[in-house]
Amino acid sequence: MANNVVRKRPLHRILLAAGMWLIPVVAVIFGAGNWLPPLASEHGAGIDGILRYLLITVGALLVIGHLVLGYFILRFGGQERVGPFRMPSARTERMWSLVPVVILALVAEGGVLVLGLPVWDKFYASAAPADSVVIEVTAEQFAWNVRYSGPDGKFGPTDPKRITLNEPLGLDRSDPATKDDILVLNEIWVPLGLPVQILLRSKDTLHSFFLPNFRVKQDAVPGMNIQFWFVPTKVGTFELACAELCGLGHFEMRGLFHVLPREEFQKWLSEQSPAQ
Ligand SMILES: [Cu+2]
Repeated sequence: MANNVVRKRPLHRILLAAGMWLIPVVAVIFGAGNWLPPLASEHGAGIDGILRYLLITVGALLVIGHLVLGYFILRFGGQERVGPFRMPSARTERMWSLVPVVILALVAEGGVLVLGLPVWDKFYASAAPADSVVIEVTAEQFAWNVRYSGPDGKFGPTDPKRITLNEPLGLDRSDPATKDDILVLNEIWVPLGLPVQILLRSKDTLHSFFLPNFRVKQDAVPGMNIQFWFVPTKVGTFELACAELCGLGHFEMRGLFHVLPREEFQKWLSEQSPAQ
């Protein structure tokens, strides 16, 4: 009897099953670690919640799937079967196809919608609060043109026809609204705890405004004026990266995102010389 068991389960099949069971163990060990950069925005907790939800649900499927697969290898491996596998009936086959699809769609799409829509709504759909710091960011190969509206709260008009090497945004310097605008290259300063609204544009091609710590990633699309807002919750200097391959210099399209305590931000703002 014991000999029978040994003959039924040769070493290679046991190893194969063990390999199948090792995959979920490794996945859980790696998946349990925190892979995300430290969080520094309010809505970012919602984004992390979606990522965690997907990791856990999809991870559970991966674990269950591999445990079952390993069991099947041990239990049914090596059996000779003549002819192709057939379900008992077309109805059984339909059910085995349909039910997992519906369950997975509910888990994946349903969960992401329930968790994600409120975040989406706050980030894009709801109007930025009145006390927002409004910053215009114009992406180009390979830099971030940053503009603050100055004391008048109005951005001076831009026009592509006026764009030159010295006038990268095509500003009209004689316009009163332009005179107090503050221009910065590749660096953004914001206050802690206040909403920051970004008006995102692109001069040439697709770019992507990516602040990993703030869970902000938004494409800049030529011809479009894209707005979103978020609240920084940590003081510090963070990386701003272009996350859309935009040309040969894409790798150097980096910037710095500084979050300052409110008084320090006001001080910084008052020290900037306007565009004139
Ligand atoms: Cu870019």
